Amino acid sequence: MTQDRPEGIRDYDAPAGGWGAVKALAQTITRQQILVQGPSTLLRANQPEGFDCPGCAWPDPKHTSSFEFCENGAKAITWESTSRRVGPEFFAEHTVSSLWLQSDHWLEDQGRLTHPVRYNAALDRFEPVEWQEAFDDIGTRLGALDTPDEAEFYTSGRTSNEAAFLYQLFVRNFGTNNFPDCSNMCHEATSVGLPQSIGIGKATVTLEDFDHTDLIISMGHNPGTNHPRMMTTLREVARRGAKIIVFNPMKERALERFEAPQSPLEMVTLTSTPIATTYLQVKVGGDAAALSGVCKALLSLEERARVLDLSPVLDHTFIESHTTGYAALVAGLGALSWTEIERVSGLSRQALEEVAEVYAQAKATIVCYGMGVTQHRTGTTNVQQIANLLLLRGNMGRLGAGISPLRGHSNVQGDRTVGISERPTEAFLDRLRDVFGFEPPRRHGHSVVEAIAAMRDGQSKAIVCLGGNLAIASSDPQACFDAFEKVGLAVHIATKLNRTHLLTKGTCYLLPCLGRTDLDLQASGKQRVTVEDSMSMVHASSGFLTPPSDQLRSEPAIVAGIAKATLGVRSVVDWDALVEDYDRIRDLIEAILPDFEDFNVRVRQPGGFQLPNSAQQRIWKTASGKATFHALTQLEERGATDDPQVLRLTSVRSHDQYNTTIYGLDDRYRGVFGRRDVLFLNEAELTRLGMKEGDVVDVRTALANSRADRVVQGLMLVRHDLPDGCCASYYPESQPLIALEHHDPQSKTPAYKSVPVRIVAAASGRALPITVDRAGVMGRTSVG
Ligand SMILES: Nc1nc2c(c(=O)[nH]1)N[C@H]1C(S)=C(S)[C@@H](COP(=O)(O)OP(=O)(O)OC[C@H]3O[C@@H](n4cnc5c(=O)[nH]c(N)nc54)[C@H](O)[C@@H]3O)O[C@H]1N2
Ligand SMILES: Nc1nc2c(c(=O)[nH]1)N[C@H]1C(S)=C(S)[C@@H](COP(=O)(O)OP(=O)(O)OC[C@H]3O[C@@H](n4cnc5c(=O)[nH]c(N)nc54)[C@H](O)[C@@H]3O)O[C@H]1N2
Ligand SMILES: [Mo]
Repeated sequence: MTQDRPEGIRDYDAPAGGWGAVKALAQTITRQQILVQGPSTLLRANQPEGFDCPGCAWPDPKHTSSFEFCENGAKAITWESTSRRVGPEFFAEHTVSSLWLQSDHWLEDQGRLTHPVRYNAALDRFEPVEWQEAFDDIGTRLGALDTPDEAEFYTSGRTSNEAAFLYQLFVRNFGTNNFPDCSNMCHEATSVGLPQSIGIGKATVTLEDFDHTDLIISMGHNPGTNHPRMMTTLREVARRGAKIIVFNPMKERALERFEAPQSPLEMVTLTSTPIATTYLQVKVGGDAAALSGVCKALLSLEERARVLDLSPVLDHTFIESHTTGYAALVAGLGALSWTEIERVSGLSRQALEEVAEVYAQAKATIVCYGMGVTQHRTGTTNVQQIANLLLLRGNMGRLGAGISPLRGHSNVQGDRTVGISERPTEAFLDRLRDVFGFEPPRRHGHSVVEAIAAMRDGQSKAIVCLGGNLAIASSDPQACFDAFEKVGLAVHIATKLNRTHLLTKGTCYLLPCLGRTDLDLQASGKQRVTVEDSMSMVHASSGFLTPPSDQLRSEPAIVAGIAKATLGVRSVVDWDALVEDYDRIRDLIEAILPDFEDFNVRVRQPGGFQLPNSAQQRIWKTASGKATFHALTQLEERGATDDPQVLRLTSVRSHDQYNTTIYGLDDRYRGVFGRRDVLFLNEAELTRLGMKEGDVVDVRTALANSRADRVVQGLMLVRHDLPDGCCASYYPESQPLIALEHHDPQSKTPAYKSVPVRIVAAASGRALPITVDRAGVMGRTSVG
């Protein structure tokens, strides 16, 4: 078979993990030239006295003492601790226009930023600038805006609690709640949907629950690539005989079979552990329908049990004392037809009834989910259907049961907890007022899509980015590029160069910061920062590597520098004193958020501490004071077409990338090597469309009301096990197909995973070379 497949495409028959992962790790270390500091660096990841791995937000087992092998964690760490540098010589050599023509991979691969720089338009180059001069100029420009609401303050989720807390304090002291952040593109559907259901927008489980569960339902996440340490847990769960049901349109190898690099036996004998007991290839965007089907089948089982006088399937005591909305849910499910459920989910009634049977038998169930659930126009609804399913059998707030959204960035959850939110609660703002003695702004601010639109439309005139690569991570690059080129001021606090930094029409600064692995020395000595994982555990992180240059400053120090220069005498805190000793920042966090009681003491305990979680205690902080069922009002996105020429496109991460950071061009478990310009669809669909694997196509958005012609050119068709009517490509290559307005109306999460598209033979008949056109370039950015 393999020799018939196009260049770079092979069959991958092995399990996930195993020797392939070990080999990839060795290659990564060598490539990033960190042989001296490298291997020992890895050993300090996620250790009580080490740094928090920037790879993902999966929690660490209690009192970790042994190194947990993680190929992709290692990539994230070595990528940051590389010995390559991007300094003044680099910028003297390259104009910004010439950098623009490089791939995203190339840009970041040049190494760590070493000096603060400012864009010089006459020379089309970044030039070194003194820190204080940069701060003063940024402060003057922010101060000159007509209102603070004309500035946007973006946060990416690697930022520590300490930096994020200072940032929100500065920005609110300045006068706005414009906090677009990466959560808006990620788990916002969770943050909006879950509080309405269970009163909190976080996981209700801890790692311990996985030892006691007998059923895991995994929806729309790919842990073998994106949360590899979770595979250790899933493997243990599988080996103890608990069931794992997967809902995922793509057959993901790690969810089928996993060979644990930790297990000498599996490694030597080349055996592996089967993970999923049932693998259901739901249609892209079909999750709410599938979940409704399972709930509907569960009600039938309940009815049967009642008639036969068997013990009930539902937890009626829980439903009566803890929930509201049950009657409406039952009515809604009664009105749904199985024909519709089958059509939208792509799954048979029988398959969904079987899931209901297994669920009805399980004593304790956990549902884990990721971007396959949230990044749809129905994202919030999807999340609420998951909560419904769990609530029906009282699977919340008891051992071995609960909901487990898999957070993305390693501290995206912590950033939210300490105040990065465009819609802060009144209680939080009142606390800020009472503790700091100023009146914070009450108007809600902009989320990501609103911030981009405001910049594009000329309402917002400045943006500060604390990390990230917003113009590439967001949907609609054309809108983003216009937006960034319209603002008068763009400030980026970053570790590495990326495409967003090259949008330099106005005044533009790149301010290089320390990363997680770097030693952070301040006046009082070595500092630690803190992060919160997916399960509300807060713990310390301290780097130890010599920073890439003595010019670098920490994120808290840079935020404080900008704050002091911008606010001057209006400052409500002594910024310099806070930077001298981060314990002082933690004291302020504790003063605002009572859950952080004794913060500085508890953060010194190995492994840290867990923040209180109301739903875990069966306390429901919803409007009604009860957990709330949400009847499904909409089975699928409105306006979905049944035109057979229209496929539904989803966008996924490859095994060799971290969001917009492209480490390499392989996607081992999907059998793709040395390229990313691919469109996956199944064999039957290829035949039906009169095409074959290896053909090169153009992909066009098929939204009736779309204003623009959205196209990605030159993708190569690759056959992959996917449901009919669906196709998949890589993020961010698919970005030009997604309009800024194509988002969940409730949470405003971009619908990155549900784009109606048409495919046609490529105009040029072959993959196109990189074009200079700023929209067109996206289709090719990561290649080469
Ligand atoms: N190595 C690595 N680790 C990472 C990241 C990374 O890029 N690289 N990113 C981090 C971040 S910020 C995040 S948010 C997480 C992301 O982690 P994931 O949520 O795993 O992210 P995705 O790769 O986007 O993949 C989602 C999965 O959803 C499936 N899917 C697509 N559409 C649908 C659908 O309609 N329904 C269902 N049920 N499934 C669907 C895809 O087939 C894929 O398996 O990982 C974090 N960790
Ligand atoms: N089509 C599609 N689009 C998506 C997604 C999808 O699944 N499909 N996923 C979305 C999701 S879940 C997310 S979270 C967003 C990600 O959006 P972002 O968080 O904005 O993007 P990243 O690629 O993680 O940001 C990478 C950059 O962060 C900087 N950086 C790295 N480490 C540090 C650090 O320690 N400090 C600072 N200050 N900077 C640092 C580096 O300069 C690097 O270039 O993308 C979203 N976009
Ligand atoms: Mo994310």
